[in-house]
Amino acid sequence: MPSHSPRQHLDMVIVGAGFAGLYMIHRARQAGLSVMCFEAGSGVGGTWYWNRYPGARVDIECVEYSYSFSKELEQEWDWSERYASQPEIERYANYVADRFELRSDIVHSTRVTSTVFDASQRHWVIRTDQGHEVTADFCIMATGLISAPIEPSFEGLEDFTGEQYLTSRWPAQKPNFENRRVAVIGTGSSGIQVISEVAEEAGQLYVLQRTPAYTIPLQNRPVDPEQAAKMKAQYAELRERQRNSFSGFTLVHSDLSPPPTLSALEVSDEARRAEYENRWASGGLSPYYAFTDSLLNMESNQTLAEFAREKIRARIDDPVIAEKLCPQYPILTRRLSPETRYLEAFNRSNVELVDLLEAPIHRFTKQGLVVGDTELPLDAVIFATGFDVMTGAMDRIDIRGRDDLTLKARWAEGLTSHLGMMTEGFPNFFWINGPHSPFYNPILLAEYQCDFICDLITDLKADNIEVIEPLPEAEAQYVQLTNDIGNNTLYPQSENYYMGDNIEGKPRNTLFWFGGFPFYRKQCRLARADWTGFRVE
Ligand code: N01
Repeated sequence: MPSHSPRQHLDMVIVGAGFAGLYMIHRARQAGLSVMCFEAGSGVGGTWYWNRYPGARVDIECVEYSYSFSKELEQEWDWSERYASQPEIERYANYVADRFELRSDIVHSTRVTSTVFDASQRHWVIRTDQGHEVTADFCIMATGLISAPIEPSFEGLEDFTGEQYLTSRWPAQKPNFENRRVAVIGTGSSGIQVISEVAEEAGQLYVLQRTPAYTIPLQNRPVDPEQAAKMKAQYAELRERQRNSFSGFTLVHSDLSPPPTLSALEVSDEARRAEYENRWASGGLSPYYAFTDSLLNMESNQTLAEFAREKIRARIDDPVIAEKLCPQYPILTRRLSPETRYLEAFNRSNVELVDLLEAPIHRFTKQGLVVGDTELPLDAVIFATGFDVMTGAMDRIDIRGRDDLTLKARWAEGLTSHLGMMTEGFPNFFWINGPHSPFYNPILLAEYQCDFICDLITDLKADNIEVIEPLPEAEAQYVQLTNDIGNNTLYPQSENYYMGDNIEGKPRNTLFWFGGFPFYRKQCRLARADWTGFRVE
């Protein structure tokens, strides 16, 4: 426990000790700020603390999905696999917490319940479920973009006597599925990873699929020490390339190099096919960089979608099952799911695909689940049913700005932000990796946004300014630009969580900045150049 006493006043309170929160502690201390971080989990790592389900693994190469702020850290840490599994990434988060002595400012197993702006004192009052009440000049939400799980809500679930698991709240004690009848509900990236593992262990596995996902082999492999040494010698160049790239990953261990320069429709059928074959052989998220217009032009998109469907069909023995696994929406408008042995699971005799489009889930019973008219007898169910993305984590905290306005009420009418980090009426309040932030490598984005916020605070202090918030006009411009960019893409053409479609009643909005990181960085630079977009006191 930290030495801070209740009702202590701090320069900054941070909510969340995931990768963003950890770096913010480090960076704020460098800026000379006193800081306290509240974390609901008993350990650090955020996403990589909670999502400890079998098969959980990153799909951006670790040399790129890692902190860039410390050259020493880059040289000290060795990744064992091209794409590390959850335990290794959690170890990395713990190593960073120890290496930079961050733990003394983290209060664990403590959930922030409310944070309220006191206009007369010009500070935030932060309260927790453990009875803390502290005040702070600045309040930073490092609560994660995909961190608020959707609680399973199915008729009869309270009667079900079998075991229940949520991928994003997996227990520390490993469940045993050997010889047991298990159902997985949900076939997004989490479902796909957990299914691939549990298929090899369970006696009988039912995969309950509503919307199939486009998949691609991850092509994971152990890190070759010689290649790792070479990479470490070139880290500075790699980071520069990442920062100048659209999405913050550069396919570093492949011969393919972003950015693409051609439309999928500008090349011959053979050349296009060869490009897609290369991408599939390279694996991971490499199709995002195939052509300039895969996410902008439906005809281009369909060339990639059809190729991906062919790849799915080729790996499934039963053509009827293969068709059920083939998505029909525009590819990449829902997250592409890199996988290892996922599709082969459906060739196993102990795995059954239950297509919920043919017959929906009716209800749980004491000993199973009724789908259509059929009862599936179950010992356990695994929910991989997704998250209230971007806004969910903050919506679950009572956040009140000026005039008692809650952030939830503000966003109920439509999403608004300035630079994907702040909003008018909530002074000295910032979020990292949150609504309207770029679709970008989240660790590097956290570094950029934390640096931006700390530099801004340093400038404010130098000018004796106590309070800052965006002006409505500046915010409206950023929102307009974000929406215009989003509407110019194919994302609105399918139902997906990027648009808020997976949550009933959530207003349909472009939740992410889809304009790429360099263009986002330019907006941030312009906004800070002369303060004209901000109200300061
Ligand atoms: O969540 P999801 P996720 N009945 O929302 C289904 C990151 N991530 O946790 O689409 C039946 O994608 C739902 O069906 P539908 C990554 O960014 C990364 O899997 O609503 N089904 C869908 O199939 C990813 O995109 C990694 O028709 C129901 C699934 O549940 C993000 O996290 C690994 C249902 C939810 O899929 C979220 O992925 C894991 C219902 N009532 C996650 N409700 C890697 O780095 C929901 N579903 C590899």
